[in-house]
Parts: sequence; structure tokens; C-alpha cells
Amino acid sequence: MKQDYKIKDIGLADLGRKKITISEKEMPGLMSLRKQYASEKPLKGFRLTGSLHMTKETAILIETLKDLGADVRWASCNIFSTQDEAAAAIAATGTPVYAWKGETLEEYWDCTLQALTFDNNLGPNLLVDDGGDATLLIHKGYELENYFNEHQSYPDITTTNSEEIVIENLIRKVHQLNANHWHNIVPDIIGVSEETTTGVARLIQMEQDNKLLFAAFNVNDSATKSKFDNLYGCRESLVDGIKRATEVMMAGKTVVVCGYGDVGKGCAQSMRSYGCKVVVTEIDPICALQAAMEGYEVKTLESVLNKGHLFVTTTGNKDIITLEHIRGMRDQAIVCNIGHFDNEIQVDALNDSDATREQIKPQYDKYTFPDGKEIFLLAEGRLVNLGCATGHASFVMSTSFANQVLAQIFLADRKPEIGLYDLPKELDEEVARLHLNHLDAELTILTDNQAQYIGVNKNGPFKKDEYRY
Ligand code: NAD
Ligand code: RBV
Repeated sequence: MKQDYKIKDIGLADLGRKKITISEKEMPGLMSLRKQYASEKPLKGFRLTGSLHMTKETAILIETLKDLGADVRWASCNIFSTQDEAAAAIAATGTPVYAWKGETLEEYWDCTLQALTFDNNLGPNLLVDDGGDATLLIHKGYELENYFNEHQSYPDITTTNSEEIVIENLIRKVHQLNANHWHNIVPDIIGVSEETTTGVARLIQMEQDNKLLFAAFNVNDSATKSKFDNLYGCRESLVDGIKRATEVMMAGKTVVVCGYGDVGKGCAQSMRSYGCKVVVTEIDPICALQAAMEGYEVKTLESVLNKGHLFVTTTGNKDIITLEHIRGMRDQAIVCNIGHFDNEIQVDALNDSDATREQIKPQYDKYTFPDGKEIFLLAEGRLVNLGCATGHASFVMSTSFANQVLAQIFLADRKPEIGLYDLPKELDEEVARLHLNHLDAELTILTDNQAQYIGVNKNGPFKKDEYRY
């Protein structure tokens, strides 16, 4: 039988399995959903593609989706985020997985295509996406087929972005093999559940442009996702990435955190807890005021360039740290990003500049400018917590991934129309409930009188949909 996986080393499977077994107990939400639905198998008969960091936590998500009956294929959603031992453990069980740490961009997009391609060239019914790359490839391929049908030729590739060129070339290659590939698979796709803020932003834009080809579930905006993973997850995994890469002392350093959303709040709090002086940059007056009232300095990046020892971008926006900004930084400043995409820092411009790049070790580079100034860049500007460490810890990923599983069950069961959906608050509260025991947290039960007085059902939901937590 043809080997249906591409990973670093299948010999790592035992180590991966040991880590997975330990983490299962730290993922009570995921494991209890597994138990609850394993006999019903609500995903039976569904082909499911995942494009999400191939970590040990994701391995437990994959095995949950399989236990619920799905036929699963997987790729990572970042070239540096795969834990090779976790990928090996999954491959060893016979689940097709295409992911290893240190993919090239061509390999990365090939892996995404492999994850989307089931036997007999069938596509998925369901997608789990993180950042929207699987969704993007499908939509781009579909658009190219439309264009070709209309013009009998391909549009010129006008972008100069190296990753976009890789995607354009890949969809042309697919088209030459089968001119209807994406039109054949799209009718079978029920929908996608999207993990992260930036992926949701992409989906909102597609919906507004009337370009969405299938239903989409916003997992990120469940309270038990963005108010936990983005905040408490980054509060621990940011420093893990920085320290594993650089081994630098944090105490006393000035850290500039660009963006004070959920991720920025976690990052700033973490840095302060290590004794750093934290400066925040923001464009949104509400977030800027929040940062100020937490006691952080709120400044423009330009005004603190030569003060910062460490710069962290957390915005989900682009061109936050430009080459000119980097030129203004002090000697041995460390620059990193924890937002989903690598365009927050102008890495291409830095690579094309007069600075000389020297790799200290993978995902840790020193750039020396002609005047002798040294700047350290972590994970080549990609998410530092997953590129230089192992991403968020299992417990918090259990809250995120419990939402993913519930969204997948919803999609499979209800087959909703094209549109963007949120998980109902009851399920959000249920996800939280599933995690209380593990932390010995006791929940107070409302009396009937109290419930009536504040106007809620005794068993929830306890807040209005607009409540911000
Ligand atoms: P968010 O929208 O809550 O926060 C982003 C903040 O950045 C906002 O407050 C916004 O006003 C601010 N911002 C935008 N442009 C800016 C600029 N030019 N200068 C300063 N501030 C600016 O989003 P979030 O949930 O905090 O997510 C941020 C990014 O992190 C996204 O890309 C998300 O996908 C990603 N993410 C990564 C991880 C991880 O594990 N690495 C975890 C969760 C989310
Ligand atoms: N993330 N996954 C992990 N350990 O598997 N760590 C972080 C992990 C996710 C997180 O949910 C965030 O929204 C996304 O990565 C950004 O790509």
C-alpha cells in the first residue's frame, strides 16, 4: 500500500505517543466530548481536512475527530509549528498527515493540497482551519477555474509576494491536471470551523464580498477560545519561545508590545510578571486606555525604538515593524511576532537590506548592520511561541479544541447555509464547565429566586450574547 503521509521521522512515534498520553489528562474538555460522542459517532461518513499546527494537542484533537467517526487528513498551518514526534505518532496510527518542522513554502502548500485530497481525488466535507489557508487554497483554485473558463487563459501573476506566487503556481499545476478539480470538490464541502482571529477576519471579508463558497464557523470568538487561548495561552507560550531561542534574562528589560487585544494583553502581563518594563502601542483608543489603566506606558513605536530591548508584535496587522524601525533599534534588540502571519515584521526587506544574516540555530537569526549593530530575529518573524517553542500548553488548547469539536458536530448535523456562524452561548458555557473540575473550581448554583431576580435561566446562559467578559 502507498505510504500516505509525509513527516520528518516515523521513528519519533513512540516519543510522540508518550507526550500525547500525558497531555490527554490535561485536556479534559476534549476527552469528555470524546467519551460523550464516541458511540453516537456524529462525524461518521464525513471526510475531514485539518490545517492546524501539528502539535501534540492537535494530535489529541485529531484522535477525537476520528473517534467521532471522521475520515481525517491533516497538514500544519505553519512551516515551523509541527512537533515532529506528534506528527509521527499520528502517522503511525494510519491517519494521513503531511507536516514537519521546517517546511519550505512550496512544501507547505503541497502539504495543504495533500490534506485536501482524499482517495479518488475527492475533497473534504468538513474543514478545520487555523488562519484560513485551506479555505484560501480552495477559493483561489475555484476562482482560477472560473477565470480560465471565461478567458481560456490564466491571469498574469502580478503579485511580488513570494508566498502568493507559490500559491498561484500550485493552483495552475492543479488546473493542468484537472481543469475542474475545485468545482468538483466544492459542492461536497459543508463548511469550515476557523480557529484564529486572523482567519476569522479573512472569512468576514469573504462574506462581505459575497465570495464564501461554504458555511463557516467562528471558533475564535467563543469566549472559551479567545478569552483563554489568546490571553492565557500567550501569557505562557510567548516567554517559552523567547527563552528557548535566546536564553536571555527578562528582568529589567524594556519590552515593547505592539497591539493590546487578547494576545497583547496576555503578552504584556507575562512580560511584566518577569520584571520587564512594558510599553504598549495601539491604534484603538479603547485598548490604548485599557493598557494605560493597567499601568503600562502607551507610546508610538517610533518614540521607543531605541529604548526597547525586545519587541513583540501581536496585532494581526501588517508592516508593524518596518526595516526603518529596525534600523532605529538599539544593539542586540530582539524582534519577534506572535500574531498569526509573518507580515507583521518586514522580514523580506530586512533580508534584502545591507544587514548580514547569520543563523545562530534554526529559528534564531542575527542580523548585523554595516555600523556593527546586531538585531536578533526569532522564528523568521513567524509565530514565536510555535516556531521557537511548542505553542500553548495542553490545558488551554482543550478549551479551544472543545469548541472546534462542537462546531464540527454542528456543521455535520445541521449542514447550515453559506454564512458565518458563532457557537451558541450554552455550548460556550458548557466548554468552560468541562474544565472546572480539573482545577478544583467549585461553581455556585443560583437559587430560583436569584435566577428570577437577575432574569436568567438557572442553568444558563448567564450572560447576553454581547457580554464581553
Ligand atoms: P485582537 O484583534 O484582539 O488584537 C489585535 C490588536 O492589535 C487590536 O487591539 C488592534 O487595535 C491592534 N492593532 C492593529 N493594528 C495595529 C497597529 N498598527 N499598531 C498597534 N496596534 C495595532 O486580536 P488577537 O485575538 O489579540 O490576535 C492577534 C493575532 O494573534 C492574530 O493574528 C491572531 O490570529 C493571533 N493569535 C496567535 C496565537 C498564537 O498562539 N501565536 C494565539 C491566538 C491568536
Ligand atoms: N495554537 N495552537 C497551539 N499547542 O497546538 N498553540 C497555539 C498548540 C493556536 C491558537 O489557537 C491560535 O489561535 C493559533 O494557534 C494561531 O495560529
